[in-house]
Amino acid sequence: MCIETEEELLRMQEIGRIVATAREEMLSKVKPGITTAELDRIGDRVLDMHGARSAPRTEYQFPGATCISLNDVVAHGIPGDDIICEGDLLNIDVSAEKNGYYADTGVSLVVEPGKPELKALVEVARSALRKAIAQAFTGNPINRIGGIIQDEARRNGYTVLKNLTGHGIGRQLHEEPRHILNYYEPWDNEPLKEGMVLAIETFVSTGAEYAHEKSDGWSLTTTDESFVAQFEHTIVVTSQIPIILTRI
Ligand code: M3C
Ligand code: CO
Ligand code: CO
Repeated sequence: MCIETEEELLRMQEIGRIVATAREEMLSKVKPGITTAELDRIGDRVLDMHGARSAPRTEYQFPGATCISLNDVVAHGIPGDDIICEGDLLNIDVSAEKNGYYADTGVSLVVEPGKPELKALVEVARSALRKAIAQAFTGNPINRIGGIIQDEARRNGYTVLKNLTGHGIGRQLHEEPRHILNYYEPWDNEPLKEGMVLAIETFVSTGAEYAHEKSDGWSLTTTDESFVAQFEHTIVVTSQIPIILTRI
């Protein structure tokens, strides 16, 4: 969506804060021994307490409130009996709706004590998102975002996933522009517009370029033993630094 009124901005700020609160509450509870279903219930409770509904559930009938992905699972991991262990690469992705407005956020981490190699991957996915967000200003072509993410990954010896992307958001979880790529695509040069609401997400890998769907019909995995880290914020484009709706 493109924000045109103060009311729309306030509503987007509200749902942005709620998904960020759920993300932080879940993050604070990550420890070896907890299951992904237990973590999901914590996120679900925060959404419920604030009058928000899980977007994966209502939009796609996803079997969980949040997506929790472990190790070779890159995204859309189904919360369940998996026990979180020391050294695991974990991704928590929270998206939700309130009053017809949607926000989306994601974070990756390595459960301590973790391998320095995995922690380095996570830091590059994080810095790639920070740098990509800084490019999201009015008039800049949309492919600058992917260009920056790809440059940051390559500079550090990593690859980016080509088939998982950021997206427009606002009145639906996924809306126009449908795909904000993680790489530079010359033809994809539409200028960003003032007020555009975008979910920018980085998918940085130790080698993979594609994620594949598992037989559970949801989980997206790597098939070559490589790892992927993802970070995601929902932002509003302005003429300067964007408004980050999912930072608290
Ligand atoms: N929030 C997720 C979608 C959850 S719906 C099951 C997303 O938009 O960030 C992703 N898109 C692609 C991979 S994760
Ligand atoms: Co998203
Ligand atoms: Co997401």
